[in-house]
Amino acid sequence: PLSRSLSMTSLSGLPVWEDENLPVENLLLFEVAWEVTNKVGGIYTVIQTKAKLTTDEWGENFFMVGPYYEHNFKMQVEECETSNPSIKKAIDTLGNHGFQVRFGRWLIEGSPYVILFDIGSAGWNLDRWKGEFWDTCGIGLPYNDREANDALILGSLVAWFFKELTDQLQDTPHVIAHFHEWQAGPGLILCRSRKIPMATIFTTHATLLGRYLCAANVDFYNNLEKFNIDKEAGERQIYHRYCLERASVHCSHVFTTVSEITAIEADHMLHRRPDVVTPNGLNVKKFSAVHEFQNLHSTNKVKIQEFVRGHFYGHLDFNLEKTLFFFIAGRYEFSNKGADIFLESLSRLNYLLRVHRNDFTVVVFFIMPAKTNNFNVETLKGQAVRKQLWDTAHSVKEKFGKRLYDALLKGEIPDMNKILDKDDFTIMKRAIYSTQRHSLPPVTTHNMLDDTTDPILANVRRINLFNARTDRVKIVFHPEFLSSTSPLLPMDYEEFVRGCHLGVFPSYYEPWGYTPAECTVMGIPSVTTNLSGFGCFMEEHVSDPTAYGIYIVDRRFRSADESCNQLTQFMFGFCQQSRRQRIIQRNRTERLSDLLDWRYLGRFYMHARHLALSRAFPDKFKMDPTAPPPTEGFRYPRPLSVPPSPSASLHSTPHHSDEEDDEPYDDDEEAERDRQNIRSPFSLGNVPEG
Ligand code: G6P
Ligand code: 1S3
Repeated sequence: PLSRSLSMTSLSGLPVWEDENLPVENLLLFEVAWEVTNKVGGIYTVIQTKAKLTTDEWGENFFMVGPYYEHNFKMQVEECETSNPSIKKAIDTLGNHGFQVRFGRWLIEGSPYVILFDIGSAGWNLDRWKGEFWDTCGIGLPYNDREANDALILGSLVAWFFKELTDQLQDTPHVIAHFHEWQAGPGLILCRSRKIPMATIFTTHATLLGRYLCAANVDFYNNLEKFNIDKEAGERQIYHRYCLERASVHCSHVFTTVSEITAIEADHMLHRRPDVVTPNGLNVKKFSAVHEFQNLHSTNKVKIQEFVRGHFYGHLDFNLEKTLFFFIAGRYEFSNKGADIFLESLSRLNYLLRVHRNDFTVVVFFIMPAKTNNFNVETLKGQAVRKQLWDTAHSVKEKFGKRLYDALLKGEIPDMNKILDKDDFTIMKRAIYSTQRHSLPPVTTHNMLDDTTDPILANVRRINLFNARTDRVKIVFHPEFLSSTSPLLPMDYEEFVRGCHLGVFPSYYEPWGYTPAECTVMGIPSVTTNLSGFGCFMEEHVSDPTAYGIYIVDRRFRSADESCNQLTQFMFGFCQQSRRQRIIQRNRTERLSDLLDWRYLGRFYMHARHLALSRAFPDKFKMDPTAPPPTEGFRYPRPLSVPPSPSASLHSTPHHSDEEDDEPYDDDEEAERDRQNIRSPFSLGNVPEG
């Protein structure tokens, strides 16, 4: 029997949790999700980044379970035989019934084992399984909901597999199965209704109703207790999915979700308060040289600047050294992801920058996939013009250099007025003429299929931000995810984020929100909200998030207009920082990485597993139910270099007076001072990869 106790004595600062070492040698852990080897959305990031930590902890006793798709399998999985005889036998039994089950190592960090079930090979059972499912729990699935039907096929195979497995195992090892999101729910419901001896956990990463209601612009958080949830689900034609979700929640031994805000939502939408909040982490890689990430910002910013040179050709009357790059990225849920208030705030920012005669320009990228017909001609032309100017400059430079060299060899200083001939000037003039354009630089880089109804474009029209010369805020809508092979902006997402100055994610509905978390571990400041799981987590665990480059917009207790003003002020304040201040702020942002590392946050998963075991097998696994959650009360201190006086803390930007500009000032020193005070006593340590 195990007991659990939390020790607040710190190993490198963040609270350490003792005695949570489960006897993994006597356990088998399965994680079931639709997104295992199959990227659809955010859950993929969760399971993929967590794999390293979980395999480190569980070794050969950890398996991920999901759907088999030939393409994914070929690209991501190395097929092999399992060395576990019970698992092999269970797989073989399903195989003997004509179902394809593939086993291998997923080629991601940690190389976890995967067990993948071919939905297609079992499709012929769908009607029968639907009937059985109805008999079991009274949930009927309509024929035309492919996603729900596939979820049932996967669930039926998974439950069958667990039955075969546990029949062989008898008493030990004990099985823990962790199911993610409603698509994995049928497996859990069937396992429990068939009384298979295993400990189960269900994690929801969003509630179906929450997402739908918020997207419909309902005042969600002020009316949580007032919704008639069955009716709402029915009206949105998701009642059967909602039933799968709610049944999974109530069938599980332990129910978890990714943030406090979603825990409150789940309590109302699903009528069960989550037992544990399991925040999402990242597999943080530390550079051995602390400044490496700053250098990466520089080199990647140069690539974005190149794109901007092409995109705004003929209108490059702004100084790229005084141009800041902001971006929003993610699934195209216009109001859920806060693109609505972002656009409104940009219009206000544009006004402020103009009236204050601020010499900064802000180029804002919207990276949200929409239906398109490929790149538009004007955008491609921009890059071609830039390339042509580059080639012209290069060839004239070559000629110039050669003539200069020849002259110097002869012991002469050439006549600078004659070193270039008429032809050179003609070539240069023609190149300059080619940069003339009769239209404004385009707002979108692609031909949009729904140009007239697209919400971003409709709002850009409304606020009149068309990339005019007088605008200090320029918009580039890239309605496709980034790729390093793009002819337009050849960068992958990580490179792009590193090259930007600020990520802006003013979400209304965001159970966790990986985008600002990813910015943080790359040392890029970001805007989030107190309605996003990440924002709430930072508010709870960091004393002065703004000082660390985490700007949290209040969308919970303020009106939309007030939130817009706050966001505008955050962005305007950001534009007023000096380069030095931005560098210091990035250093601070990056220092929060430890807090988002799975090596720290993984404990919540461990806790959930232990709790599930204690509920499924109370005679064998004990747990003190009153034990506090593992990080209760912990807060990252404010950086020492922010003066504690209330007037200075109002700014919450890195403290930096004008006089300091004249004095030799070492931001390395500031960073080091803060590190001494933060990193050594409070962090996991700056562990180089490997
Ligand atoms: C990094 C580089 C510096 C560069 C700076 C630009 O810190 O190490 O060499 O000056 O980025 O910062 P900015 O915020 O102006 O892009
Ligand atoms: C969900 O994906 P989404 O972007 O639809 O799950 C993610 C992983 O837990 C979470 O980060 C996000 O907030 C949710 O909304």
